[in-house]
Amino acid sequence: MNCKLISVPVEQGQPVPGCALGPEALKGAGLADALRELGHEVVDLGSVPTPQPRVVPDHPNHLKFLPQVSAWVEVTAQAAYEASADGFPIFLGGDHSISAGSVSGLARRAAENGQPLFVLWMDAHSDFHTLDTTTSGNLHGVPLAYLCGLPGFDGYFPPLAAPLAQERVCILGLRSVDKAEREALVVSPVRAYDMSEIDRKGIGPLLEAFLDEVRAANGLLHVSFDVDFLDPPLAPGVGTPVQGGATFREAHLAMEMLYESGLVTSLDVVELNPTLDERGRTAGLAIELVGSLLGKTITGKRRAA
Ligand code: HAR
Ligand code: MN
Ligand code: MN
Ligand code: MN
Repeated sequence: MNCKLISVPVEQGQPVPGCALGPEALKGAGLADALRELGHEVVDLGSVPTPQPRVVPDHPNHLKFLPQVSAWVEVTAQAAYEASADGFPIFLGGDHSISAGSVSGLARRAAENGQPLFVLWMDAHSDFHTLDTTTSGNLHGVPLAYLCGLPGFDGYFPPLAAPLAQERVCILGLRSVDKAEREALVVSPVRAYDMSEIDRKGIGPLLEAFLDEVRAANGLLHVSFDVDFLDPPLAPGVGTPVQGGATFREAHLAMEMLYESGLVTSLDVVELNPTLDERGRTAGLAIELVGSLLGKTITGKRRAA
């Protein structure tokens, strides 16, 4: 695989300083070498250049850094579109608002090529607020709603070339969903699996069913990995930890299954905040998990499909 590292050092989508240092922390902790050891080529495409704020109308809701975040979405979408011509793009955040850009660029590419794009959103949060429903005003809480074409983004976020088909989206790991998000998810075909569902059915069967659908549709699969998917004692270096998250083995199993499926074509790693990390353990675990997603095995015996 030709892995392309694309850094998107944005933290204005969330309230805690330090998230913009995520890409450097991942690179400094050895992400590229870990991938090379697995036999991949790695090119570091550097950072998406900091854009000028976009000119947007005033919004009646109190939205934090809307012109700035909207501009990052636009430049990240363009970078993603270009990077997705070949290879395996890996977007390093930055907060989760960057995925409004990465996924929209990938969706545009997939639509042009006539390929259905599926998205696996691994996250404690559903990020399914619209600009009208967010009560925090933190724009890392809206990217999935934007990508799915929910109303109210017109004129504020860049126009979407190709909204995601909601039945091709699966959220895994939920344990913090606001009332308005819950109401929107209940009437949406997005599959939203919370931790209770993972406890009862197991992460393996839930993910397997989704992968079967991607395979049956001959689809592309983007994985948007929010580090707060993980249980906070394992991964303290995030701005919005929520207790009761995925365990070390659940997370590795999911990544190993994703690798074996042979279906994953791109990845985001977001919400790492190195200033909140403890001796680099969150960055280290994120790198290990990306390794599992890209073929690292314990015995060396498993292979991609
Ligand atoms: N739903 C909350 C809000 O809108 C939490 C936002 C999302 N937090 C994240 N993203 N870390 O996954 O404020
Ligand atoms: Mn998120
Ligand atoms: Mn989250
Ligand atoms: Mn199967």
